[in-house]
Amino acid sequence: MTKYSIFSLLRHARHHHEKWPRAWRSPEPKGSYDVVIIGGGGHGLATAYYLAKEHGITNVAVVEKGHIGSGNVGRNTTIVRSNYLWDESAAIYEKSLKLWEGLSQELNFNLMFSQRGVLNLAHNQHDLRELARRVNANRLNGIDSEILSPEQIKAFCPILNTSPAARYPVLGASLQRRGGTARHDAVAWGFARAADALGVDIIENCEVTGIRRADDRAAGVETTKGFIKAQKIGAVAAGHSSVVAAMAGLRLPIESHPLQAMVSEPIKPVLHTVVMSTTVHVYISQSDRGELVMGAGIDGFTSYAQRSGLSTIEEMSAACIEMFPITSRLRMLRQWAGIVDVCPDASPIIGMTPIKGFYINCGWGTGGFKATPGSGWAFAHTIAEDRPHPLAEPFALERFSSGRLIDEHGAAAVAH
Ligand code: FAD
Ligand code: PYC
Repeated sequence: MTKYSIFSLLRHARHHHEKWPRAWRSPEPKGSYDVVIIGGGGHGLATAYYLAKEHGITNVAVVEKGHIGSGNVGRNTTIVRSNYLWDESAAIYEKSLKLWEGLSQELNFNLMFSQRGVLNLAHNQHDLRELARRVNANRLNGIDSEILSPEQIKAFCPILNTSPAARYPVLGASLQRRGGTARHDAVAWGFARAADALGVDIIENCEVTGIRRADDRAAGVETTKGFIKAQKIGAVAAGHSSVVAAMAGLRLPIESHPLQAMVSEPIKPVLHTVVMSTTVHVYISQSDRGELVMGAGIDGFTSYAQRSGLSTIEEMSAACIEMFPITSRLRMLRQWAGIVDVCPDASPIIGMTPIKGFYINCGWGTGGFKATPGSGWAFAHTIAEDRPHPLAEPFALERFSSGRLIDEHGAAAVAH
């Protein structure tokens, strides 16, 4: 530090912070829009962005009850991958991964997308068979995926305990090298700024409290800032999807559970990939700030309270130490929870509803962050064209009456 003292740096930082322009406007809602999106999370903002960019529909409002980034988009553990089992899921998650690969450039916003690879560990014969089946399915779908032996795993991730004497020894793993992480809140900010620049109104601190219907059509939303008329309404309210759907008289096959995560104090770089274990149960990566980011399975009860608990810290820490013994003296810094909407088959619901002009995109459960761009892409098309995008079609609500479920509990890789 030669030219600038720490004081001058701080003074400049403060000055620049004060002079930062807003990244998006803060408009009052207009009386009427072509499309109102309920929920300013990643999926809602991506939907609005692609409506404007791909379909030229710019008279759009995103109505968010809190602030942008306050929901799960800013609470997740940032893992991105596309190694799902069934063709329908592989198609939409892989579309999403391809969009991630160009998204920082497209939005002109550094999303810190880092393709550092995602390892899914096998600790028993059943895990190994499940992973082998999924790797084969992925490769048939053109998705990069490979099986590693314990020796290859050790070479790839040296701090992982691969001793055969471990309580749950590592017998193998799948690796998706194109998987990785992205900075979650930057994703919300990037989509918000880009949607705003195309004319979308982002209305924060505005809760939707009711959905007005005219006969069999949705007519608009009641909000804490008054009634907003809408030709079309897209509900993208992760965590509260059933609550919002119920406002339109719709019952969804969804349960809402807390999902907890935590970060450690920052340490030097020790983990350059993402490691997930469903058996020992924890998923871990290291953030660019140096914190180890780790997450749990869903809480075993339904709740809308975003509270975290001591027993979950204990479980995550025990799993972390089992897999990475060098972390045994690491201190934890922060813990939090988000509410995830879980469908019986661990797959999302995207599409039309029996109410004309009312569309839903929900049920991404523990795994929707990775799907943010792909989901917004397919949902925007569905709303604009008033027919499901081929990527969205298999995920229609009707699958719960037709029985064409898409069971992705294995690939979800988080205990539900
Ligand atoms: P949100 O950001 O939750 O957006 C929904 C928005 O709707 C919220 O901002 C909310 O305030 C708003 N809203 C709700 N009701 C109303 C209303 N009445 N009026 C107006 N607005 C309303 N996925 C992965 O792929 N990888 C991961 O590593 C991963 N880790 C996770 C870890 C944790 C701890 C959690 C909680 C989730 C994780 N997920 C992960 C899941 C992922 O975060 C979610 O599936 C995804 O973020 C949901 O989509 P969203 O971003 O639109 O949700
Ligand atoms: O879907 O990869 C995932 C995931 C990791 C942590 C939570 N969800």
